Amino acid sequence: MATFEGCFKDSTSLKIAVVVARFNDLVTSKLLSGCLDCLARHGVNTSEASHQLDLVWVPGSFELPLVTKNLAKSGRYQVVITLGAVIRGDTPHFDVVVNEASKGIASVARETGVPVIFGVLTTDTMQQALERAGIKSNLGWNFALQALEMGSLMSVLHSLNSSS
Ligand code: INI
Repeated sequence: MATFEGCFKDSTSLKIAVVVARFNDLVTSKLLSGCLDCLARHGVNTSEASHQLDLVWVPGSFELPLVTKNLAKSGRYQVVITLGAVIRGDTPHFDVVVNEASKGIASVARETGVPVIFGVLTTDTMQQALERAGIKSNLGWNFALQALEMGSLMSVLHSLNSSS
């Protein structure tokens, strides 16, 4: 039996794109801070001059799939992290945005073979979103870890495929 898994020690060789939605910026900017903190602590160069990490802002979570597809297809990145916050409030728009973002992001990963992390919070209230973006924990951190694990795992699987 063979076991394959990603690790966190090769993070310095991954090229990563982070796509962030400006809508609910109070939440998404905190997710981004947590995400960058985790990447930096795992050796990723997160400086302004970094060639390892690119940051792209989009208006809202609805726009995440299109831009993510563009980045994933470019061949420049081993993993893409999407960050957004869709808050139900009283609007039926919630379901439309969540469905498009989640299905769109999943299909980008399947179509391009590039792992895409679904870092979109879906909550009933702003309070719940803020709790997940720093007040209690910061899921931006977890999304970054998942990205490093998936980037690493995919390179293990690619090297396996190319050697067989
Ligand atoms: N975008 C979000 O990221 N979160 C939301 O909660 C949200 N709500 O509730 O409307 C939202 N809407 C904007 C949407 O993502 C698009 O940017 C907009 O419809 C233009 O295409």
